[in-house]
Amino acid sequence: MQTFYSDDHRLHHANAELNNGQLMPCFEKPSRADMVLEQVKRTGLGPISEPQDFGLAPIKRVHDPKFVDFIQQAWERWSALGREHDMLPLAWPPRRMPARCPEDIDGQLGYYSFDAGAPLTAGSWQAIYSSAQIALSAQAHLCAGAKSAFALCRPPGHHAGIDYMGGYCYLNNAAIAAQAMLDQGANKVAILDVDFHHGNGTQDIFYQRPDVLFTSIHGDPLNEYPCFAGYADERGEGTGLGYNHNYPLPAGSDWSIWSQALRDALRQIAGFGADYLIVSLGVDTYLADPISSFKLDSPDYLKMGELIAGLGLPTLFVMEGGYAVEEIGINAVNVLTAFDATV
Ligand code: OKP
Ligand code: ZN
Repeated sequence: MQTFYSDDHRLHHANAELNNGQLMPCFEKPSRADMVLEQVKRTGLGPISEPQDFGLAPIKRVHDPKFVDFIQQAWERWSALGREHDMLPLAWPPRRMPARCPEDIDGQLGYYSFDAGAPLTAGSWQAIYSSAQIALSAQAHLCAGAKSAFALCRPPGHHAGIDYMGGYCYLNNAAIAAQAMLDQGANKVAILDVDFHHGNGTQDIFYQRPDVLFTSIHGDPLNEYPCFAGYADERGEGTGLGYNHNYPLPAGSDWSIWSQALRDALRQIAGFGADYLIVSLGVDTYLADPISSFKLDSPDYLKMGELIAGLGLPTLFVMEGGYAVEEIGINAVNVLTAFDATV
């Protein structure tokens, strides 16, 4: 399996995030991608390529162009005010507020975010842009006939919606790749999100569409981030009704429980008739993950790869979360090697 990767991710390294009421060092840090890349090399998964540049057009096919322009220009506007610390929003529109987009940078930061979990720094845009180009490059490789491809994206993307960032995510790499597949002739794309957290952004982007099936297995939003989406009764809207499947699971879920949800999701995908599969590959389902509560163990990721391969679909793996840095490479690459060994 070919991996797509860029060192640009290192340009994105924020100082702190709020966790349990305390400012602490960001869990989403450069060593995460470094560890995955090391494991790709160690296991000889396959060649490693730099991304090509497909520009902003494919990004703006799924994101509001004004939102994309905002992220691109945000740091310049911020630093022009003499500010040197990470950009973080402080105000969001609650229910019943008119929620017009303001002019002020702080107001716009809140307008284009859903939480304070996506800090912007001087180098963030370059990392965010390259992460999306990695997804697009892996997508191009897949659509040229490969059976699989690995987009080693960082920052991750699945919490980013049409016009908002949050939860360490800015641009939705998986959604951008899915739309590019459709724009290049695919009729249907299925997305399987195995990250511990619900892929609320991906759901948002495709909620009203029947051409992208979204399935997500995650911690129950009653108790887990992102708190406000991910329930089983969110099934899509309008012509998209029936093309969104959420599998919220209780804290402590291990492979025996988790894999039942996977089997059901795979059945939905098999019945959908997709041309391609995109896996939002988060490995924060791991038992030692510092911010999550599932109990998957490293060998379980081999079984995951094998079961996914059983679909027989050309598959794009897009890196999402995983914060147990020591094991992130082993777990992610376990999925990929088992997939390759099965197809
Ligand atoms: C991003 B991805 C922890 C709060 C959660 C944000 C988590 C974002 C996860 N106390 N903070 O889905 O892995
Ligand atoms: Zn996650």
